This record gives sequence, structure tokens and C-alpha cells, in this order.
Amino acid sequence: MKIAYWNDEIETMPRAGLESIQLIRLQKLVTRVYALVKPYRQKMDAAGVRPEDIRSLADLQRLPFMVKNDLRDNYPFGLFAVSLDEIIRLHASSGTTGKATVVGYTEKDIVTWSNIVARALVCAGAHKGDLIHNAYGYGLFTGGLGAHYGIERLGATAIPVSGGNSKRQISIMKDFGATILLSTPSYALNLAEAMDSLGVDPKSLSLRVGIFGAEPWSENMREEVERKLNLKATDIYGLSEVMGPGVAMECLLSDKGMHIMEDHFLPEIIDPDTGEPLPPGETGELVFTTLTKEALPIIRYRTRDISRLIYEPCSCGRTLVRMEKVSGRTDDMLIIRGVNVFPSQVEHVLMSVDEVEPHYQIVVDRVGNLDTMQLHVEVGEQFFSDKIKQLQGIRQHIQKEIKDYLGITCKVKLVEPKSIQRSEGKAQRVIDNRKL
Ligand code: DLL
Repeated sequence: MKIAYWNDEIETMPRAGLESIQLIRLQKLVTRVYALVKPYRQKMDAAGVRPEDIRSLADLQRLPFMVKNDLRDNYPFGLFAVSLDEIIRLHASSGTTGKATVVGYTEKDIVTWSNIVARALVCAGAHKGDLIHNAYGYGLFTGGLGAHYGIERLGATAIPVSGGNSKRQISIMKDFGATILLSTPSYALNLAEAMDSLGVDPKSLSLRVGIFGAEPWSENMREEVERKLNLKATDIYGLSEVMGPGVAMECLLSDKGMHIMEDHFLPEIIDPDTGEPLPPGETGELVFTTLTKEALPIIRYRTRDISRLIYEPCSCGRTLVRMEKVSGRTDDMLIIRGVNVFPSQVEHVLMSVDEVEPHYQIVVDRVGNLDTMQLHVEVGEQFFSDKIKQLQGIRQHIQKEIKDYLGITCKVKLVEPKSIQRSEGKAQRVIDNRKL
């Protein structure tokens, strides 16, 4: 198989060369952030580190971490390193307390990101002439538009279907002759199921590759998607705080992990409990530093994602380090149909409803191929009645509030007062029955 690269010089560069590029970019970044981003300058001052202290890549460890709360505390634009008139796009994802995490991009950032996504697409075997069915959601989520600009940059044909309406997606896929599918892995399985019920044989479609990400998925799920959709399933990773999709991408030859676009994103693996860096190859929490981003430069961002770095050479010839498939998260963030949900957000909504008590459980399941969320909520003694109509009203009210606040549809089950088990330590708020 002939291997294609988007930028062969960077992608196959010997590590010493890559590391010197990383160091120059890191030094420039830290100097810039220190001068322009007050909250981070204050963190550096508190840690007693100045930009000129960064003399080698190892000095990265002297810099303070950033976490999702830093973005939240500086909501919406407090961490931007450019003025608002330089920002040409905003995206947002949910934060721990319901306030969105807002990310911004300059014109140059959008060009950089488009090139990164184009590189990722080529890594998965895409080329000019491919018809790319993009079922990632278009909107504040980085998936849809992030991938879209990369597809156009590559010169392939973007089919911007966004999420939902599977029946229509399938006929478009069929009629247009899509060769590549971009979606979350769970939505891909959902499409497969819909094809089955419509009597559409995936072999009659032209799909060759699937580029799936935005949520954790297992090797078993990969096999299932490949079999059911008759394509090669590849993994794409990213997060909005760092850029969006394309931070790392699996190549067609890798049997373990995704190549990190290391000239733009500097990875580390730390012990999630102590924050100390772990030796190469060990499993821990992924941390990223952006090396080229203008609008929202990020230093040592704790992703909460669990992975490990693989330095062994890959048979595709890329020297970019690989990250192993993400195996989980260190916090309680749930990803439900691609939407990030924190139990604290659900709690926040419930707390605003007078008729219910602060005792609840979130039950997550996978029905067919779709994630479902059911809330078990205790009704207050004085509201618990035999009047079905009254209870139904409370249920619908909660459903609507959750939909408005989190953007997801959930089922609500009202239970009798004092029927949810009281905790003796940490409350078990989440029962996740999904088997990945
Ligand atoms: O999910 C960006 C993205 C869009 C990636 C499309 C890939 C494809 P956020 O909404 O900020 O950004 O969510 C980021 O999703 O920290 C991981 O926990 C999870 N995640 C993303 N990609 C993968 C993956 C987008 N391939 C959070 N495997 C991250 C496992 C993933 N988890």
C-alpha cells in the first residue's frame, strides 16, 4: 500500500528535529502567554517560574497546569490572548457547573486547524475525490465545523449532513456515493441499525473508511462497526479546549493508537493523583500544551483522559508519537450521544425544581446502539400523590428543564420519598450500564 502524507517533512521528521521545533514554539508560547494572559501570568508568578526559565522541553514541568475550571472561572473570554476583533469563530462545550467552556479562534487558528484536520484525514487514507459524509453535529460543538474545514482544505467533497435523521442520512449516503463517514462511533452503529431496518445493504454503498471519535469506544465496538458498515473504522481524538477534532489520528497501519500532531500539541502523561510526570510508556492522564494556537493558547491542560504514549516507530513511517485509545476519564464526566454531561449539571437542574428532593440517580444505558439517560428522582412527601396527572406534570417539567439546559433528552422516573439508597460515603449518583 502506498502511504500518503499531508506534510511528509513534519510527519516523518526524526525526533531530534521535531523536538527542536517544539522547544522554539514552547518558548515563544510561554513568553506570549506571560505577557498577554493575566490569569496564567498570576499562576506562573505564584509558581515562581518565568518565561526565560524554559530552556529545554523538560522545563515544561515547571509550568502550572490548566484545568477546565480555569476556563470556567474566566468565562467567557478571559483567557484569550488576542482582542475580540481578532476572533473569527467561537465554539463551546459544557462545563462542570453548566457554564459553557468557550473557545475562540483567530483567522490563522482556523487555517492551522483546517490543515491539522486535512492531515488527519489523509492519515486515514482520505484524498481529493473522496465524498465525505460529515455526521458530526454542526454548531457550537467543534466536531461538525472543525471536520468540515479540514475536508475542504484537503480538497475532498464535504457533505455537511450534521447529526440526526438517520433515514435521510442513509439515502443521501447512497445517492451521493459517500466514500468516507465521519461520526461518533455510537451514531455509526445507529446508522447501521437503521440501514438494516430499511433493508439497505452496506455492501451496496461506497463507504470505504469511517473516522470515528468524540467519545470512548472499544476494540469490540470497532469490530462491530466495521462488520456492520463494511468499512475500515479509524479513531480520531480531540477536545475543544486544545483545538477540536484532529489533535490525534489513527493511521491505517497502526495497530495501537493515534498519531498526535506533535508539532502543534505537546503531550505529557502524568499521575492523576500527584500531578507528577510518568515515565515514557506508562498509563496516566493526558496533558496537552498547544504550540501554535493564537487566540486561546493552552499550557499543560489536564484532559482527564486516560491513555499512554507509544514511542515505538509505526509502520506508516510517521515519527509522530502515538497515544493509545482512551480507556476512560479521571472525573465523572459522562459522554451521552457525544454530549458531555456532568452529574453536577443534572443536580443543578433538579435543585431548581420545587417538587423533588435532592436525592437522585442517573442511569445510563445503551439501548440498541444509542446511549440513553434515565433520571430517578425522589418526589417530596407533600407532592407525592396518587394523582397520575400531577406526577406526569412534574416529570415533563424536569424533562424539559434538562433538555433546555443540557441539550439532551432523558427519561424521568419519579420514585417514592426515601426510596433511593442514602450514601455512607460518596454518593453513587451514576449507574453506567453501557458496556463499551
Ligand atoms: O469531542 C472533539 C471531537 C470531535 C473529537 C469530533 C473527535 C471527533 P469535546 O466536546 O470538547 O471535543 O470533548 C472532548 O471527548 O476529552 C474525550 O474525553 C472525548 N473524546 C474525544 N475524542 C475521543 C476519542 C470533541 N477518539 C472529550 N476516544 C475528550 C475517546 C474521546 N474519547
